[in-house]
Amino acid sequence: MFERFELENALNHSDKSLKQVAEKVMNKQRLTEEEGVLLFEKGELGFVGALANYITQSLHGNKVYFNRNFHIEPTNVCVFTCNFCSYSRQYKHRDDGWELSMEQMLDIVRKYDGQPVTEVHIVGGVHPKMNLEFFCEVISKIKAHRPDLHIKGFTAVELDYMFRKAKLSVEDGLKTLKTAGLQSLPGGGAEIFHPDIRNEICADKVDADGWLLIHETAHKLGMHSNATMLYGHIESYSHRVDHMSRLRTLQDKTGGFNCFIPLKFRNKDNDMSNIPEVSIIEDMRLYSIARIFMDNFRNLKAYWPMLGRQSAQLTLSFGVNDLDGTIDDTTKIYSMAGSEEQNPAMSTEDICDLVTAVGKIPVERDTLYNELKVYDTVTA
Ligand code: V47
Ligand code: SF4
Repeated sequence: MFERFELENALNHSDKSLKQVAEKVMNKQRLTEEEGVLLFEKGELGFVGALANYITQSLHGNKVYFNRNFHIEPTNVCVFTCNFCSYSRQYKHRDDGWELSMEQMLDIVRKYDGQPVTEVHIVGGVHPKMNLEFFCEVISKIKAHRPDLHIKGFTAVELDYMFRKAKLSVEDGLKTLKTAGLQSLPGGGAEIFHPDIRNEICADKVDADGWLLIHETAHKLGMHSNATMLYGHIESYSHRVDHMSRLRTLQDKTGGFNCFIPLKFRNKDNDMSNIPEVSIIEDMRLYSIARIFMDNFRNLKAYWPMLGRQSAQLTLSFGVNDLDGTIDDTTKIYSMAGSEEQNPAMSTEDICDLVTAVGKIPVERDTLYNELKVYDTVTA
């Protein structure tokens, strides 16, 4: 009843341009980049939230997805120097960081023997000595030990470095990893594509075209991937829209993205700590606008270890239909950047409680969004 009322208000907005946007959304028409910027400039939280909620309801009803997963972070030693990163250590300071051996990574996998996890997410710093050959062996050993585990691994930043070092084309590099057992790519490393911002915050790593080419090639080879956007630092509204537009264009071409994941800039212990974090209202507006603008992305994910579980819960009323996974305290990127979640781990029961508390239905999915279990009663 409340939601219906909000939608009617949105359709009767006193601002003519916003009213037109609301009508377009109701008629399933794509927004232009100018309309995207307009939403950021003028769209109040209630307005964009009502439209986003309408879209999510039409796509997914009350279902909210999660998976049972864990991460492996092979190292935080990194050749790059992204200013927003609280996690990496330079090679010369590697004694302050970590470098897992193959056996240590396999031990992490073995810890889950007999447990119903479905995905391992492998991402870390770009270590100058961990090369393609090493990671092919890691992947094939994981697959040999646990063939049912979906391996999602390596940002386009890690892949670009690995392939260049191995003197392989993107296509040949990806084919090599796919043969070893890699199944999909996570969305990291996208940050903000526009060079005016990219050159300020992460000048030395793969650029927008390089990132997009790696994902396009993966899609062409039948692999799926995710896409992210790091928001809430020095970017303007039009940089956000430009970023989302480039992803939308590639998705039109390949259809290979599983989900879009906005990542909120967290400001602890990095070279951008002087920049204040954006408010929760800005977070919810951003999720809503992403849901409205990214009309060919079926899923919008709130990554709770970065956002904190309470804010992640709130996003479920602002366009989000996916909460990522159980995580099991296996990632440090966000705790090191100042997230409320210092040891991120949720049981399936915790996730179900979080979702049902706001009147939604928890659904366990696999990496490719096949539904594994609908929790229509509260027992996990
Ligand atoms: O690319 C680094 C971000 C990303 C900070 O695909 C920061 O399912 C905020 O992409 N504040 C890596 N963000 C993580 C990532 C990811 C995470 C979870 C799920 C998936 C998926 C992908 O983390 C980096 C960068 O954008 N990041 N430092 C920071 N201080
Ligand atoms: Fe390295 Fe990734 Fe940190 Fe950049 S964000 S410094 S590529 S670990």
